[in-house]
Amino acid sequence: MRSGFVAVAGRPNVGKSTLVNALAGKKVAIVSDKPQTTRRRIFGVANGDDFQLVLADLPGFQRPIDALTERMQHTVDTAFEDIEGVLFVLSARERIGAGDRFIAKKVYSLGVPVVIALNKVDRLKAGHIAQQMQAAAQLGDFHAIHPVSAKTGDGIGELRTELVGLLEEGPLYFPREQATDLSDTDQIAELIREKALWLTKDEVPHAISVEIEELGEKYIRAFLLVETESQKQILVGKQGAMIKQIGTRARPEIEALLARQVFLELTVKVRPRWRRDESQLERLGL
Ligand SMILES: Nc1nc2c(ncn2[C@@H]2O[C@H](COP(=O)(O)OP(=O)(O)OP(=O)(O)O)[C@@H](O)[C@H]2O)c(=O)[nH]1
Ligand SMILES: [Mg+2]
Repeated sequence: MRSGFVAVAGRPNVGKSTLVNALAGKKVAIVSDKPQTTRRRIFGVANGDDFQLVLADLPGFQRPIDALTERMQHTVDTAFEDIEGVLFVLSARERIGAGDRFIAKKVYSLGVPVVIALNKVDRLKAGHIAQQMQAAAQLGDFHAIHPVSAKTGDGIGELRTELVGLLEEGPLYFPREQATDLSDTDQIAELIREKALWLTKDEVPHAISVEIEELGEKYIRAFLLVETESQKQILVGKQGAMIKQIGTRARPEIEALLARQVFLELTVKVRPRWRRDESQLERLGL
């Protein structure tokens, strides 16, 4: 049995969570088109007959601007202990630049193998991919580099095999049927937040947090927290259209997770400055 942990590092929005889901073969982390979707470390587990690869999905590297983003960056900074390697994710669709070099400095100094995933290669021309591979290779002394598409699954099998190759003899860290360390309650909160992220824009996505008030056999009651009255109006929508839409999208996924039908009651609440309030962040598990 080979087992161990690999940390997933990269800029916000490069597709780290999508990639973790693809490697785990199951949706464990939420994904959105807005940066800073992932706020805490989430383990995604890929199981094989003779291996268990535990991927630590992380927030993207960023410059903190408030207590929330400070905590997020702290999560990233402290995630590189007791790992067998780093999966360094880059987007083939963007210029490989200063942000990536900043992260490279950190991950190449850890003394563990760094595997680069050049993600989002779907629908890109071969010449462009080759160019980006070259730029990626210049970031440091990498162990391997894989062009992949987390979206289409292209190159994912090869990448998984590469990462499993970094593992040594070890125990099972999670029961085989468990794909993540998140509780049902936390997964439900994340699924609701995911739907809200896709449907909102500008400042609103960053101001949203979800708190589960009740998780019963039949009823789930959740609060969507925002910081201002105007954000609340946006999230509620005209005659409640937006919040209804969020619920409609989240419920089937929650039902699939719990394997039962549920009533989902969502309420939007204003909690001023929650992102700057340490006790609020603590309460939200951030
Ligand atoms: N075309 C394409 N889009 C992708 C691919 N992988 C991810 N995306 C998109 O990229 C966006 C960001 O994906 P995430 O997985 O949330 O990115 P992340 O790196 O986890 O982002 P943060 O958690 O905010 O740091 C989403 O719109 C995804 O659908 C890919 O292989 N191809
Ligand atoms: Mg993410």
